[in-house]
Amino acid sequence: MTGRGSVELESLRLASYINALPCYICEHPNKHTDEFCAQCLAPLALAHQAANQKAPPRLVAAIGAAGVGKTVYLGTLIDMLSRQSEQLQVLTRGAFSINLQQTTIQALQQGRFPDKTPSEPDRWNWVHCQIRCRRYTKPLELIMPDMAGEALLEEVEHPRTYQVISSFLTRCAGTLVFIDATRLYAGSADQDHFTMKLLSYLVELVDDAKHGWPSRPVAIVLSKADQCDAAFVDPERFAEEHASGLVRFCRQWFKKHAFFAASVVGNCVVYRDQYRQEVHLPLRVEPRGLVDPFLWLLRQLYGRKVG
Ligand SMILES: Nc1nc2c(ncn2[C@@H]2O[C@H](COP(=O)(O)OP(=O)(O)OP(=O)(O)O)[C@@H](O)[C@H]2O)c(=O)[nH]1
Ligand SMILES: [Mg+2]
Ligand SMILES: [Zn+2]
Repeated sequence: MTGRGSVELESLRLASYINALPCYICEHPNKHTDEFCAQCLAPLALAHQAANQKAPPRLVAAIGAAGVGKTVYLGTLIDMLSRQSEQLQVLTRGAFSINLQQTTIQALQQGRFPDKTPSEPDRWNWVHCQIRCRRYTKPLELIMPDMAGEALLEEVEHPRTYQVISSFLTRCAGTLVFIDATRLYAGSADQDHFTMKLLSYLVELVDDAKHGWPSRPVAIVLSKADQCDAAFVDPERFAEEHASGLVRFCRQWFKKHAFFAASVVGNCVVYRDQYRQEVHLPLRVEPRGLVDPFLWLLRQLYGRKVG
C-alpha cells in the first residue's frame, strides 16, 4: 500500500470515529443508525437521548438471582410512580422505556406473572426516566435495565462474559439487590450464597475506596414478603436470622446499605402444569413496600430533599 493510500484510510477511520455515537454504557463508538451497541448490546437509544440532556442520566441497577422478582418489582414500581401525582413522579423517556411496565402490568391484569427475562442483553427492557420530586426543584434523570438473573450469575461466575453487565455496574451509582424472602424463610442457603457472590463481584469490580462500591448505596430488598410477614416487621432482623452471612458482608463492605421488605401481590396460588413444573399465579395485586427502597436509594444519590 502506498504512503498516500494509508494516510487516506487512516483519515477515513478517524472521520468515522468523529461521527460515531459512543454507547452510553460501554463508550464503544457505534454507527448512529444502529439500534444496539456492537460491543455490549445496550440500546443506542440511551446514547441518543442522553446526548440531548443537560445533566447526564445516572445509572441505577436492580440485581439478584433468577426468579427473585426483579421484573415484577421494577415493572410495577415504574407503573405506580408514573401514575402518582404527589411526592415522586416518574416520566418515562422514549417508547422503549414503557415496555417493562406494559408487559408487567398486562401479565398481572391477565392473572399471571410476566415471563422470565431472556439472557440475551438485546432483549432486555431498559427504562430511561425523569424523576420529579415535590421538594427537589431539579428533575433527576435515571437509567435502569431489567437484567436477567441467569446472565448475572454467568457474569459473576465468569467475569467479562457479559460486557454490558460489567460496564453498567462499573459506572452505576447505586443498586437495589433482591433476595427471595420465602426461600430464606424456608431455610434455603442458595439465596444467601448467590447474593454474597454478587456483592463480592461488585466490590472487586471497582476497587477504589472513594468511588468504588464500598461507598455507593446498596438497598437490600427482601422480595415476595407477602409470603412471610416477619420480613415486613423488621427486615434487618429477618435478614440477620435467615441470611446472616449477607448481613455480615454488608456491614463489613458497604458504608451505605439498608434492608427493606417488598411484595407486589397479596397472595398466590400454586399448581403443577403437565410437565410437573410449579406454576405460581397472582391472586390479587397489592403492592407493599415498593417505593421505600427506591426512595432511599434516590436520597443517597441526590440528598435528603428527594421525596
Ligand atoms: N408471592 C410472590 N411471588 C412473586 C412476587 N414477585 C414475583 N413473584 C414470583 O417470582 C417469579 C419470578 O419473578 P420475576 O420478576 O420474573 O423474577 P426475575 O428476578 O425478574 O427473574 P429473571 O428474569 O429470571 O432474572 C414470578 O413468576 C412469581 O412466581 C411477589 O411479590 N410475591
Ligand atoms: Mg426478570
Ligand atoms: Zn456498549
